Amino acid sequence: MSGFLTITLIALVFIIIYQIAKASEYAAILRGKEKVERQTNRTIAWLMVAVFVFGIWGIWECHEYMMPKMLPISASDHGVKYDDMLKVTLILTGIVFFITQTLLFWFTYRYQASEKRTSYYFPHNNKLELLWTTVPAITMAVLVAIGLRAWSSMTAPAPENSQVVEIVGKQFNWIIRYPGKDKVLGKRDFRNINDANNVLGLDWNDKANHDDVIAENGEMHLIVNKPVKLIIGSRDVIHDVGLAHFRMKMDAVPGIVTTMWFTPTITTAEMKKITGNPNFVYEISCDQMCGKGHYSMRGTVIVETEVQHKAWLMMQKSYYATVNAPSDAATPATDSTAKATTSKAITMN
Ligand SMILES: [Cu+2]
Repeated sequence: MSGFLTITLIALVFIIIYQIAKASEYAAILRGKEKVERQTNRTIAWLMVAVFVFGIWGIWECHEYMMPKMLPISASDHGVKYDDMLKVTLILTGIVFFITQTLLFWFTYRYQASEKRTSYYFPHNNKLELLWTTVPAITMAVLVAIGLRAWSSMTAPAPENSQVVEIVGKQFNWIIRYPGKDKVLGKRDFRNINDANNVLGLDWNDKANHDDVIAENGEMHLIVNKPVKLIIGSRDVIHDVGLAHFRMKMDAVPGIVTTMWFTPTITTAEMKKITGNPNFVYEISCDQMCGKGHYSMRGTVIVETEVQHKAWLMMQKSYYATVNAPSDAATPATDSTAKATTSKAITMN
């Protein structure tokens, strides 16, 4: 029934359009073709002005609505540089856009078809060609130079005093590892990976691993105003560590270690006040489609003071101690257990 109604409605719309077209044809014959054409031209010219005004208003509204969602407050020093570059680019291109579009729509209105005017033949002008080639070229070169400067500072080696945190993606969550008192992350080998007691495949023969702390809930604790170097990896497919508030992202590739560094500048507590949102958390998103549970790969970042961070780290039990707790495992993860774990992991595969 609804199908029949839809077809009838479409047919009716066609009949109405056809009748209107016929009526205008008859009106043209009665009033004179030229008069009707002049009126149509004027209507189209005014409609073009309306399109321009509504278009500019629409762009402004979209900007107001989308910018806070797409570009949350920047909470890293790199983020401020990114935002400045974006602002400069948007202002420059915005000015050019506004001038060219205003001229385009003004010309369609001002020079609508008229029998009193003949068109002016203007095929070429060397000065104009030179002007609109060199000015954009110089502007683009300056923008690229600013971008390259920022890029080289962001991709430069992390400062010596950086906090080091490892983040490893897997289908479908993030595993985060912190070095213990020795400030060194121990070696790991994918052949040691075992979901039961060695999620990152840590090599227990390497003593540096014994005090490392692992957070499997995807919570990353960072120190405010201290550079952090992220050591990024993946256990299975390609993921991507996306940190929108810090304007950073980097692929997590199986078999390859990638890194990135930045300095968080606003603590989570301060951000709660700035945003007026008591539940605010910095998010880690996976920015690479990695499987059916991709949407659920949400982690969080807690930015805190150095004192708070030390206190938090003191409370954490090392992963080595956790997996070797008497109640959890009958046998300690000695060298032989590591070997057994290795063979188990291989058998599982
Ligand atoms: Cu993903």
